[in-house]
Amino acid sequence: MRKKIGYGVLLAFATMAIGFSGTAAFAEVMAKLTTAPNVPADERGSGIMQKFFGKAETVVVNLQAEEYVGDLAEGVKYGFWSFGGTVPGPMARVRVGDSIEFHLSNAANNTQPHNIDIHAVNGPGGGAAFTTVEPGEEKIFTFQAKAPGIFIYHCAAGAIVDHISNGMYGLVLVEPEGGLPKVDREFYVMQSEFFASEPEDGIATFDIQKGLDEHPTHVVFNGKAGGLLGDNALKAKVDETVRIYFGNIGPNSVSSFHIIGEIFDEVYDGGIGGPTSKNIQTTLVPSAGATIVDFKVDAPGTYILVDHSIYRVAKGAIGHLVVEGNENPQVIRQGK
Ligand SMILES: [Cu+2]
Repeated sequence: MRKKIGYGVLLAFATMAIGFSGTAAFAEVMAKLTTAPNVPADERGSGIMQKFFGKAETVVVNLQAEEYVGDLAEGVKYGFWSFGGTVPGPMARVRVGDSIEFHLSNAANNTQPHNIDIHAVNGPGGGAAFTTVEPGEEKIFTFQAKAPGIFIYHCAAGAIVDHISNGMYGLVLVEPEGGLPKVDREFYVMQSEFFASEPEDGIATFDIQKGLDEHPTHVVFNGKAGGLLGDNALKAKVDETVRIYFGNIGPNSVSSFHIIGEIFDEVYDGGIGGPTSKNIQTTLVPSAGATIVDFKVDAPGTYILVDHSIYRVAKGAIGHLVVEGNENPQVIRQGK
């Protein structure tokens, strides 16, 4: 008897869930964008939950091109061009099969036309042809997220090089069906080079000759020297699993991404859905490419993110992951 009631309740719940998911499948949802190093939460679930809540949706993404003066390094003001007023721009999380309704606006007080090329797009220009916007304008285009992956987006307006070099890029995650394996913490880190001129009126700008020479003045994580140091350091606890979505815009150099004191348990260098590499010390991330690294932290202390093309550390390519918790002498200790 008790069993019958149980099944009845289960059936009622299943009916409700199917009804709800039927609505959700056609729902239009606003993308929740995050500023680096934060990653949008996975709200679609996995397993049985994703069967009901993980269906394809229309996801609306709103981004605005914003030009502003900010800190590139201590004592160095720079004239950035950006998506959303930060470098890198905000991160979005969608799922394979979703239809992305993308709105790009250009702040009225900007000086340049801008657009967006999203590497998750199948189609000429990655959306750039549909989105070139003058200051004060907004344009919309729609694309289907066909392939899972961690993808770069960037501005491709004008000569392109100045728009990329000034900070117009970010990452979008297209999750596979069923989502990615769960981890305890996720972070968004992006490496970029800057070619800063001598400051005029206290503000440095893009020096094209330094770009042509491939001589960056700064190589930084998350938009500025010290972007992942001090109060900006990443944080985790002993025994937690950590995932970093790591993008490299270049615009010229390949990154030799490494964390001093860690081995990446898994690197999604075959893309999402392809084979992953295991137990990797340093992974190459091409210009305008991105990867995902997963690892478990075993011992407390400060782990150091670098581009192991090591002279770049002096130009700013260094960050900290601070891990708190109990010592783990079996894994590491001083002496015997
Ligand atoms: Cu632009």
